[in-house]
Amino acid sequence: MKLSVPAVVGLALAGLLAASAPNASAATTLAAPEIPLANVKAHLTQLSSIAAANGGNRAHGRAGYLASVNYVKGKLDAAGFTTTVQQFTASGSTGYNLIADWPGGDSNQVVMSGSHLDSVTAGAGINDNGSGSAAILETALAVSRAQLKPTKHLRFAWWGAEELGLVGSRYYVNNLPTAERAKISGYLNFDMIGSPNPGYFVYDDDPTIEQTFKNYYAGLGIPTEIETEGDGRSDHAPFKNVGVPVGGLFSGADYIKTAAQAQKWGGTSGVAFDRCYHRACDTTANISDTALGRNSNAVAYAVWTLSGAS
Ligand code: DTR
Ligand code: ZN
Ligand code: ZN
Repeated sequence: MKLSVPAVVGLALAGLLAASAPNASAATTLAAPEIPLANVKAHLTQLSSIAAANGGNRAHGRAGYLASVNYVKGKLDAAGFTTTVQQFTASGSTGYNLIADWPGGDSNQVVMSGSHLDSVTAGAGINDNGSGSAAILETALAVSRAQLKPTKHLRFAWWGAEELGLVGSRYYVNNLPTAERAKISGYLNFDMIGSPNPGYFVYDDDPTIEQTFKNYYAGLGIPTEIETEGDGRSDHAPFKNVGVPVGGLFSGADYIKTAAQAQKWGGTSGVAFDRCYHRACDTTANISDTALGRNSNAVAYAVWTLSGAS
C-alpha cells in the first residue's frame, strides 16, 4: 500500500509515540491515512440537500432523517461493511440506528465509533451533527479503501433521536446483551466537531482514549482542553453508564469562547463556539474547515491506533 507523505511522517511519529505513550502497544501501529476534507464536506453537502428536499431538517420522525440513514447506509454497503438498521419508537414515531461492522478483527474486542445523525427540527443540523456523522463515515470509507486488518473489530454507529434525549444510543445499549457490552473495549463519540468558532476539547473519561486524542493534537502542536460542557449530554453517556470505556472530541456549542481560548486557538472571544447551535443557520456555512479537517484526522488516528491496525 503506497503511503502518502503525511502517513510516512505519521509512521515515524507513531513509532516515537508508541514507545513513549502510556499503554503503548509493543508493535508500532500503521499510521492512519489523511482523511480527505473534500470528501467529508461532500457528505455534508449531501446531508444539506437531503434536508432541503425534506422540509428543511433531518429530525427524528421526519423524512429527512430516514433519507440521511439511507445515504450513509448506501455508502457503507458499497464499501463492504455489514450494516444493520435497528428500529425503535420515540415520541410516537419510528426511529432508526444504523450500525456498521467492518468484517474481521477480534470480535471479543470491539472499537466502536458513533455520532448522532439526527438534527433538531429547526434546521439541517450540519455541525450538529452532520460534522461527526460525516467524519466517521469518511473514516469508515478510509478503512475500506485500506482494506484494513486491525487486531480489534471495528464498529461504527449513527444514532437516531439523540436530540430527544439520547434515545437511539440508549436503546442500543439497553438492548445489547451484557456479554456483548463487555466486548466493547472503547466507545468514541463525535458530536459537533466542526464548530465555526472552534475549541479543541477532549472528553476526560477513559484515560487511554483521552491520551490517544491528546497525542494526536500534541503531534500538531495544538493545545486541547478537557470537555466539561457535556457530561451526560451526548451518546457516550449510555455506554459510560454501563461501564464501557468512552472518549471523544468536541469543538463547542453555545458556550462563549474566552479571551484565553481565542489566544491559543484563534477565532473570536466573547462569541459562542457555535452561534447557530440548534438554529436554522446550522448550514454548510456553519463549519470551520480547519476544525473539521483536524478532527476528522483525529478520528482516523484514534480508530487506527486503538484497534491495533498494522
Ligand atoms: N448535546 C449535544 C450538544 C452538546 C452540548 N454539549 C456537549 C458536549 C459534548 C458533546 C455534545 C455536546 C447536542 O445538542 O446534540
Ligand atoms: Zn443538538
Ligand atoms: Zn449533537
